[in-house]
Amino acid sequence: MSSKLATLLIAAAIVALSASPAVAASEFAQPGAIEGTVTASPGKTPVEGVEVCASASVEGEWFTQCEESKGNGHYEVIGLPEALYRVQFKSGEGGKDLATQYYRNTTNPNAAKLIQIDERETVTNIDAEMQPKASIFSASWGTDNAVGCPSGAQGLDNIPVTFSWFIRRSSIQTADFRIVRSDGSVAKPTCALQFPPNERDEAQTVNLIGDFGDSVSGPTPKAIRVVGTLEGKPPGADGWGQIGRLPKIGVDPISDGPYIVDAWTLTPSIYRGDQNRCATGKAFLRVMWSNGLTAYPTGEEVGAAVSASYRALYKLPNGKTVAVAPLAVADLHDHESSFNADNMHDLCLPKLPRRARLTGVTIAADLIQDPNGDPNLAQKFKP
Ligand SMILES: [Ca+2]
Ligand SMILES: [Ca+2]
Ligand SMILES: [Ca+2]
Ligand SMILES: [Ca+2]
Repeated sequence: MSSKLATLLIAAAIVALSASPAVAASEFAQPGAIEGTVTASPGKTPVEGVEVCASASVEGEWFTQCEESKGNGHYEVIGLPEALYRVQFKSGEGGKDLATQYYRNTTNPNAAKLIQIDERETVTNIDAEMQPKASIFSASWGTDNAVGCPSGAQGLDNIPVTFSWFIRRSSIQTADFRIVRSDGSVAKPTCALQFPPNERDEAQTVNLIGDFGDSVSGPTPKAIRVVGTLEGKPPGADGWGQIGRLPKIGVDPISDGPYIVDAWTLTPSIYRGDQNRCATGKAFLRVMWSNGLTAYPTGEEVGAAVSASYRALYKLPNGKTVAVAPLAVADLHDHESSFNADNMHDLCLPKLPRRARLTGVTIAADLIQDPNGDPNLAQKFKP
């Protein structure tokens, strides 16, 4: 008998069993349900077609019941026997590229908050704010023969790699990365650090340091591949989860200037304890660049000219867009030497109108330089 046919017969037998009166004892138990809303971050727009599965061990058997979210993001999973459930949210086929997550907003199944469903009970507000899958925003050749590793090795090159997710420090190993050079040779980094961006809320950048090429005579670094397993989480999510395969990314030439790769709102829970946070303002926006940031052309920490030029663009519920000038720029003086300035700025913003949605960050050209002294082009970043 073919294994496919055998599977079909077993499936048929299970169907026959479930329909037989032998299991009618469970008719006395009135099942429960869960319901909630699935949205996508940023902006909390409702998402249709996310498969919501409630799973539990029921009388020694693994039980799973699934339902898809509707156009308004609402879902209801009914027919749940009394048990302690784990709820999984998975974007359906053809849906957006959203990371699978578990209640409550964790990509790690072991960190899921379990929900007790009792007989006849409907547990509400089991919501999910889905996040895009992890991706690499940028890899930029920063310096040539100018930096070192904690081991003492000196005269090395660096390539900051920026991710859409926080990367768990303990999951970062040098063997996780490969640098493909223009002559086809492949290098491993000498070290891979969360430095200069080293704060808990700055974990989106991994700085690769090693012998990657020569800016004068070549070869030059061309692409980065992540070959090992990294763990991460979207900013604000609970629990670290494994990051799946990441596509290869090209390395920006050393002569390019820095550019904005991400902007997101620093919530109180993320921002708590930040050492060089905004001392003023009501809303706080993290702006991450592809490379380290100092003032152009001095190489000192940035000052008033940068603060005066930044704008955060917000769309209001009435459709209008407002350009908000920051009261100040924070996350300055990351380290003693401005050469070690990281790739983050925090915009300290005044109170924003209700339900304002971030749609962009702008800054004029020639205000910021990277560690190679290259100035920025005018930025019109859209998250
Ligand atoms: Ca070099
Ligand atoms: Ca550069
Ligand atoms: Ca910093
Ligand atoms: Ca900084």
